[in-house]
Amino acid sequence: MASINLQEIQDLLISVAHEAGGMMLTATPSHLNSGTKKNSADLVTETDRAVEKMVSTRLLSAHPTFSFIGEETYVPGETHLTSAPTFIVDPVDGTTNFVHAFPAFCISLGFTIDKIPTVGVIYNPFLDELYTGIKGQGSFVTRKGGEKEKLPLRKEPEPLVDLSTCLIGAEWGSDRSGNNFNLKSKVFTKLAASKEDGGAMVHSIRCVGSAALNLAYVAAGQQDVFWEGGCWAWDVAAGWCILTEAGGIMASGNPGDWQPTVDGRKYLAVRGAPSGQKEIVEEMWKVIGDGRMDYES
Ligand code: LIP
Repeated sequence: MASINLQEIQDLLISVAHEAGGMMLTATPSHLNSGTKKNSADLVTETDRAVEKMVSTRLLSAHPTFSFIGEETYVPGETHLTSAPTFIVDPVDGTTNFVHAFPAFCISLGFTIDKIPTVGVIYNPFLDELYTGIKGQGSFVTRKGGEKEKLPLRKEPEPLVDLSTCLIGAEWGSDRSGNNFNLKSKVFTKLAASKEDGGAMVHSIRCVGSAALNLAYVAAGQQDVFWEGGCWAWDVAAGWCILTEAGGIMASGNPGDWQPTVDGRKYLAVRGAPSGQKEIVEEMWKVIGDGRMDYES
């Protein structure tokens, strides 16, 4: 295969992201009339579907030989990430926020080669914030009316000390019973609890409601850690590239695995730092203990 011009891919993704942002801002979604997928906490709107249609049409007409995986057209058991050049797209990440007009939703546009996140574009149209990254070329944010800034935002990020100095991003997800929910409840409690009560006493836990934005904030250094199980490749492919280009690392959300896969559905991201990344991963895994999330890939 002829070599792929990653800058051109990124430019295309940015153009698509802006068009998608316009569609989101002119839509009037409502939590009263949006549809549900798995259960009442797993929302989908007409905008999710319309944006994905626009995105797949534009990307595949520009690159007909590439693969495409999108949240709204994914077929369980049939759609698989392969080593082919692949666009991985969540048309609206943070759909629950979108229907409530809570300003933390975005389009997440990832591009993988050999299953490795290689280009990432995340755009929050409400705040007009654009996060971009290309493997080997760094990652950036452009905020409303501002210059393009290199990530992480701090030129000299502070060392990571331990979880008690961290702001953690974590999500409940839409599974609200069984092993995964019980484990999340236990981990949330242990992270928040005081040291006297055996907890990690983290600075706080943020449930932003979008895995893509969580990863963008960890890349920027505004959150120290993001832990989630249950989200999908389209939620993380773009953010993963942006994170690692900002010096962050991605481990598995289940203890013991330093080489998680994009479609593994269990993620633990740690921001760039001169020291302490490995120790933070190990401390998070200790908090999780013997429990294991069991989301199917
Ligand atoms: C959402 C994720 C979020 C997760 C939700 C959901 P959606 O994606 O980004 O982090 O907790 O369960 O998967 O459904 O808004 O595209």
